[in-house]
Amino acid sequence: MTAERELTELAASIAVQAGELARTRRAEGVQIAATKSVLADIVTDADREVELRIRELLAEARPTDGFLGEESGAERGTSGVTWVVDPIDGTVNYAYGIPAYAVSIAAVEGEPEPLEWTALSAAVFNPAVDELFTATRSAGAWCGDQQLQVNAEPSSAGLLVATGFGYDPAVHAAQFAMLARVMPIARDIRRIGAASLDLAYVAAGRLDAYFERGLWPWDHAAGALLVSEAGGKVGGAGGVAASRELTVAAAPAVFERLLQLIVSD
Ligand code: LIP
Repeated sequence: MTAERELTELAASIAVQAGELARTRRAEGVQIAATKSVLADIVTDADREVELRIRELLAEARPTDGFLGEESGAERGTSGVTWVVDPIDGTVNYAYGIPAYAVSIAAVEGEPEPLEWTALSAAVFNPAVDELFTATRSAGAWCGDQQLQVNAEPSSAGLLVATGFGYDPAVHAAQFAMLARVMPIARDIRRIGAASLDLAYVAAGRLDAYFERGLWPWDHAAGALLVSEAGGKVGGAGGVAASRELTVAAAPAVFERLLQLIVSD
């Protein structure tokens, strides 16, 4: 088994264990622990507990790796591998009881910066529907044992496009304007509320495209590898990688047209 495949196996195993803990806590009732950047940007006790568990399991298995997590911050390692973790992506869905949230775990090599790292392995697990998405660099993307492929030939009816909006209401007008520019080539939109699932669904052909500004590294690290390993293109303007500035994901034939509309303000 290759080193990357071993990382994927580890990510998948931990994502499932962490997801089961998140599902258990959801059933027991979710407590909002705090708000972060703005009132709508919440963190639950479960977010913090699940990330701590993921961190413990990763440290047991690979003590010299680095870590970058949404709730507990960053710690540099010495192995050259960093784990980029969102313990519960789709936190608001989770708090409201909407079954669209996921544990997102990616292993990257190089600087733990989205514009510099190389993603090696990814696992995105939605415990509410028991769906595990995985990807290994140069070895494909999977949902369970089903290999994934983006929708290379979207319908002539237009694109099924997902997007998201920041927690800060001050950015909503600009984000809605971006969506308005895309609508002429869309059949409809979806707002799932978890970037890792948006990206997993593009990889699975359940969406034709996804775009969002303002994502954190842990929101897109794993999902971006799912898309690229499913034959899709993922990144931002000017050929850069997905980042906080912009994340766009689609089949290669769709990507450039979509990007032109998004950035044409
Ligand atoms: C969420 C993203 C989603 C975005 C939300 C939020 P969180 O991450 O997955 O795509 O629209 O504003 O950033 O906060 O649930 O980990």
